Amino acid sequence: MIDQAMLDAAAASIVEQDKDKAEQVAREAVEKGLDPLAMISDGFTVGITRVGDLFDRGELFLPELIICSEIMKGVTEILNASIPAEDKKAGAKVLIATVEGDVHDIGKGIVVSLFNAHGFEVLDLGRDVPTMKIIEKAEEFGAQVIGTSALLTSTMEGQKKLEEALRKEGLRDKYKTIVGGAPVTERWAKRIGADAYAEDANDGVKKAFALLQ
Ligand code: B1M
Repeated sequence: MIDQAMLDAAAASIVEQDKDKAEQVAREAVEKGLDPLAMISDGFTVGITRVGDLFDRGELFLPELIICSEIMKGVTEILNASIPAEDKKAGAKVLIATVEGDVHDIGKGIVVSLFNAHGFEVLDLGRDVPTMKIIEKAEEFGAQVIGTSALLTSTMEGQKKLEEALRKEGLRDKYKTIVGGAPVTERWAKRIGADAYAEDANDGVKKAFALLQ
């Protein structure tokens, strides 16, 4: 159980754009052996969500948003490194990417952490990844699951393009596909022919387990 004060400090460090404090809190959590995933989801993510709300209300602007995002990425890296990989019992290979034209990767980072923590072998292609690169890398890596993230209504189209390209290349049955991201819905997943929609990182892992049964 993580002390609420620690979670509050994590959230506040993001809202206050305080990189030193954020990294200090993350390192302290690692030293104390606190659950890194809980630190991310119940601490730092609360902060970036608050930042998102402030941005939506016009109380915070793009340059500040970028600073908060960079801090968020830094702490996620510190905490990710401390996640004990289970002994690969899931045994499955998952490729994860943010689709082309989209640079939002904070949520994707959390998804990657959770898949790693559940023993999946993860290939994280990063953000703004072209459709054909996703397919090429999935082939090389021998992925069983392809998970994509889209945060913009305009870039959700990348998830549709992936389904179309997989069909065109005769590879659709080779992979299970999972789509996620704030504007993405179950309905969208059905419409484009994805195998599953995941509401959050936890749901992504659950859906992957179910698809691989
Ligand atoms: Co952007 N941005 N942004 N932004 N940004 C949003 C998404 C927006 C809603 C803000 C707004 O206007 N209200 C809006 C999108 C509107 C729309 O299309 N519907 C928006 C916009 C417009 C833009 C720009 C166009 C702004 C501009 O330049 N004028 C630009 C686009 C750049 C581009 O991509 N080409 C832009 C840029 C940026 C920053 C670079 C400043 C930064 C991103 C930095 C980064 O990621 N490295 C940024 C941020 C931080 C946000 C907000 C504030 C926060 C997003 C976030 O990280 N949330 C966001 C507003 C908001 O959310 N209130 C906003 C926290 C994260 C943990 O949640 O990513 O949803 P999320 O991930 C969740 C779930 O969705 C799910 O699990 C995660 C964890 O639970 N999930 C998956 C996600 N992917 C999954 C995949 C799965 C499973 C689950 O399986 C594979």
